[in-house]
Amino acid sequence: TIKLTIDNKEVIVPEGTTILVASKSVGIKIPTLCFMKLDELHYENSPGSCRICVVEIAGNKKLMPSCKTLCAEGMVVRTHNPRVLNARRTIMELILSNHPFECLTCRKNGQCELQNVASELGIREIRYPGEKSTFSPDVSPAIVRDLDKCIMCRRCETMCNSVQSVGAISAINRGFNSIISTGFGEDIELGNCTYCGQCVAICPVGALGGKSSVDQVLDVLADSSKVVVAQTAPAVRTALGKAFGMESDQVVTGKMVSALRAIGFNYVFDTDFAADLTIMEEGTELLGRLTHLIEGKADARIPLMTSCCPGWVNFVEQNYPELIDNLSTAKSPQQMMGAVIKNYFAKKLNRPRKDIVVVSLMPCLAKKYECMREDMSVEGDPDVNYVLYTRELVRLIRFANVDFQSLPESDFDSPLGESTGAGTIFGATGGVMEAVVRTAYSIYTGKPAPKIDFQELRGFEGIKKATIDFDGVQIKLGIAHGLGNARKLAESILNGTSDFHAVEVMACPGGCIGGGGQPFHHGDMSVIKKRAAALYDADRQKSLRKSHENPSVQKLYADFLGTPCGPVSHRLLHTHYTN
Ligand code: HC0
Ligand code: SF4
Repeated sequence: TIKLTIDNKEVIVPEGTTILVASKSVGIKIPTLCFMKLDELHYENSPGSCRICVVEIAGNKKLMPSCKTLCAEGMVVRTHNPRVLNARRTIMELILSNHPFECLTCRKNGQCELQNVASELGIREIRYPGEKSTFSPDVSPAIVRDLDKCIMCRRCETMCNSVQSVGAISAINRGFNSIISTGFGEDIELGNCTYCGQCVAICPVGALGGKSSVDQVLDVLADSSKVVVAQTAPAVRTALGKAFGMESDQVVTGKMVSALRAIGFNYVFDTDFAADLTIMEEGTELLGRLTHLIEGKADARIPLMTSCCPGWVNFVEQNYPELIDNLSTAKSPQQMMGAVIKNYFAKKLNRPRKDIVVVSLMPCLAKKYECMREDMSVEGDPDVNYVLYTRELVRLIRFANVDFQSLPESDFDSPLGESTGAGTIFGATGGVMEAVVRTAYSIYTGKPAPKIDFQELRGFEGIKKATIDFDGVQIKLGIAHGLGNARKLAESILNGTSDFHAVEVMACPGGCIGGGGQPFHHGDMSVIKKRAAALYDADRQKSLRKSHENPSVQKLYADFLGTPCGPVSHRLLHTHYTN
């Protein structure tokens, strides 16, 4: 270990620790804009580019960036003396000299790390006129890039290349001309971006954001000729409360439903219902493929890979065409719900489908793209019209001037609002697989599963592997979260080093609870762990915890769909993929 002094405090740290990390360990916060440490994912972004974290080291002429300087025995460090603060203010002025003054209209207004640090440093004027860049915004169906606001922290580059292994964006050029670019500088839509949205989740400024649909949704809410139906994803209810001063581990389902009614939605349904429906279809599909495997048929595409995460589907379509047939043909819960609302609920209301507008509340940016996929519309009318991500929902609730904390709890509408605990845990990595096991076990063996909680499928390890005994038949399962881990899993399938029967992949670290549309966690993975714990808690509190026991799902099959994977299901609830 090494002993040093930081701001008159004695600090003991292991060798190899930076001054920035050592300071944090004793509660001294040094501001920084580029540094990002994702402990759980074992990744760090420390290009040393912003220079805001400079400190003074006794006996050293130059100020040093604390993120790049290692602690040494006997070092005496000052992190906030007048010399350091003056330098930090000058550095900030230089960064701002090349930044548009659009704070009032910026998507990040109020949540911008640059704004916060400028405010902490008390910047009141910028002494350098500077030169400003003039890029036009790059707008895709899911994400928006505004390079004029980029401060070259390179967090997005680390996220997209190292964590997600996609490589859609990286830095090019030098000096003033350096920018984060796509391949050949094309629009992001034309490259290999999966729309996972993880770059948006960690951008400190307004350079990356989600494509907003708030204005369109406000328009349809104001149109009395439309029936506007909301559906809410599992992960939204565990993140929304934080934006209104509640804890990350509080599930706010009842208040969320009340808020959506107050905003003006005519019906509020639960994507968790459709998650149960997905389990019926995907579970049946898995058992069909396993039967083919046991019978030795050549068309048994094993492992079955989940297809509910559109970032993952994009990733497979672009990188692993050989694995496309392994993807479950079941649509995602979002799209199943859209299809059921427009084909079944519309009839119940006795209204043509064009009168119904379906709005999804999702943690995810890729869902905005998913609902635009070719197979997800009927004669130009999409099953899901608009997707709002959680932060957009926060905005809507604020517009409506609803005091969220004091809202009463209310229930979803019937019949597409009833769900089991299995649908709820979809939002956390491993949850879909656990839900599949709870149902597939019963269907396959004809007996109830010996337990409901499958701890071996939970947790935040990058790739989880488990073997579940289906009454004598050993079913091998693999689970990955984050596309970097997904790549490793896909490679192991292709090179034959794994022998899974089924595989779950979620593109975002932690699963949907870590989605790119969720309230910002600023790289703090403990927030994501709390969200997961809250979902598992909500599952435990449900009286029904297996998808096939959902009475409304059973009724939907009896009244309308027939059998799982039957002809009506095939037409409405299944899809195909392209490369
Ligand atoms: Fe998810 Fe979903 S679990 S992808 O993460 O399957 O976005 O929350 O809504 O569709 O249900 C996201 C979350 C969903 C879908 C569900 C699945
Ligand atoms: Fe990369 Fe995902 Fe961002 Fe696309 S959305 S640029 S894949 S991190």
